[in-house]
Amino acid sequence: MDKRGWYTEEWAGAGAAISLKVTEKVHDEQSPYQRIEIYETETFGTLMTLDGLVMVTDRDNFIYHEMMSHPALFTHHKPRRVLIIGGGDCGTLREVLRHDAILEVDQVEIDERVTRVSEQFFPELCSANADPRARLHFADGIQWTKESSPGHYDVIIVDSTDPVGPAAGLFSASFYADCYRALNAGGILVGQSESPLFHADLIKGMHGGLRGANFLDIATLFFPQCTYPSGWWSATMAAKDRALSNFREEDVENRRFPTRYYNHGIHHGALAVPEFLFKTLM
Ligand code: AG3
Repeated sequence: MDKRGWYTEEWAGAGAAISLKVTEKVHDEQSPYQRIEIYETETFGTLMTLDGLVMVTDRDNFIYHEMMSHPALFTHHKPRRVLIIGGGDCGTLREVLRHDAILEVDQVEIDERVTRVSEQFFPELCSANADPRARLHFADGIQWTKESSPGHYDVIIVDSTDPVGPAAGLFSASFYADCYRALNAGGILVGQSESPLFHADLIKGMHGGLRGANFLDIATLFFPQCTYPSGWWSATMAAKDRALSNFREEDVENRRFPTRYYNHGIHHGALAVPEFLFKTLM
């Protein structure tokens, strides 16, 4: 934060940054894994950063959390068991639990402090934490996936930080292979996949890695996320044995829960591949 009260995340190597006007810093701690800071901002509500990187703001997290959950869950024919890796702020968990068919969600976050701090400063994101279907585990998601029984999960959601440090393994071929094994027939994996503008190589590598792990169809969803690098973000889905172009459109239309970004038109639009990525991803 500078003297005039602006928090800035400089985007490494991009010659650009995001700044938010802060009214107050309300929390700062070093957990065993990372530095967790909470700010109140003038126009984006509460902001959480991890090691200086923007993770969540009140104002725009709905786009990310809805896109990390609903497209995959409405593509699966009947998602019952879900694994969330990371996701410590619990915003993805809340969206997943809106689906009636869900029987249990294992959330495996490595840093318990992220969840405890979120319970305090983002109570809305944590409003489903007491749902009896939610099981919060504080452990290493890579290890957890490796040790899961084969075919246990219908959907695996990787709600991670950037692919550096402890999150790097969540973008590796061996992790994708473990996910493939932990997924049941019809299973779908979805992971946050960074900025299409800044990190096209990463998205390309992810497609290759997922194909190498035997996933049948791979598709990236594109959506705006104004506080993340470049303001444009993505999530990449991989299906064990089905096409990702079809989803339960009628169920999306008839859903009995509110969304603020996601709907069936957004789902179709998010699957469209931008021209400059066509050769890279198809
Ligand atoms: N997960 C994606 C964060 C990546 C943002 N990167 C950055 N600011 N450099 C966020 C977790 C939300 N549940």
